[in-house]
Amino acid sequence: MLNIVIFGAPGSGKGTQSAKMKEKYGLEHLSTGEILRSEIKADTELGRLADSYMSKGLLVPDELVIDILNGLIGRQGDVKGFIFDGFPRTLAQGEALGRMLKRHGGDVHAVVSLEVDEEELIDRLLKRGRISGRKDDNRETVESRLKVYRAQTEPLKEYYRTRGLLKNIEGTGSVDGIFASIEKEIDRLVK
Ligand code: B4P
Repeated sequence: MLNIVIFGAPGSGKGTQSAKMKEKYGLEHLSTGEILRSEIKADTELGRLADSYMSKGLLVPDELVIDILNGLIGRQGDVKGFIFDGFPRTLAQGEALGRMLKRHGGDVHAVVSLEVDEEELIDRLLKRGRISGRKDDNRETVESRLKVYRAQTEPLKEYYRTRGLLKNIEGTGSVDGIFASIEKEIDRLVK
């Protein structure tokens, strides 16, 4: 099994690059953001709870997200591996991911971190907000998401760096150019 975490600030292109990785390597794509948005759309109890955090640019509580992921990993049959997109976002989630994979005889093999400066992130998200109407892509929520990223998510980089798993990728430029840099890292793991 090959398990890749795609990591980065909001708007860094995690979803965009995950789609390309899924196509090339045949891995299962698990995006916690997408899962939560589909719960909101279906107006489930979980969705309503998630929305109360996401609309303010806050993280959904760890227990909820960890439970969802645990269930999903457990239900997958014979898969080549996973792309974890937007998970983990806290140290507690990072530790939980390690435990979950271990239970299934796996591990995290690489953490691809997309590096994009803040001005560009804000630009991309506001642009997406205008096109897609995504509720959390407005200036106030974007600023809060970036603050939360710096405080709660960025420390995970150190966690993975000390484990030798962090691959920093320049996340500005063409989508294909960025993917070429990601391929260089992942091809090494599949050979
Ligand atoms: P996510 O859905 O993960 O949203 P994101 O971080 O904003 O998106 P991403 O980085 O994937 O950006 P994308 O490729 O789309 O999370 C949303 C919310 O859900 C969080 O704020 C949180 O509240 C909650 N949540 C999710 N996971 C959680 C967890 N584990 N724990 C707790 N809460 C959780 O790209 C962004 C835009 O840039 C797009 O419009 C794209 O077209 C554009 N773009 C991409 N690459 C580009 C490039 N190279 N050049 C120019 N534009 C580019």
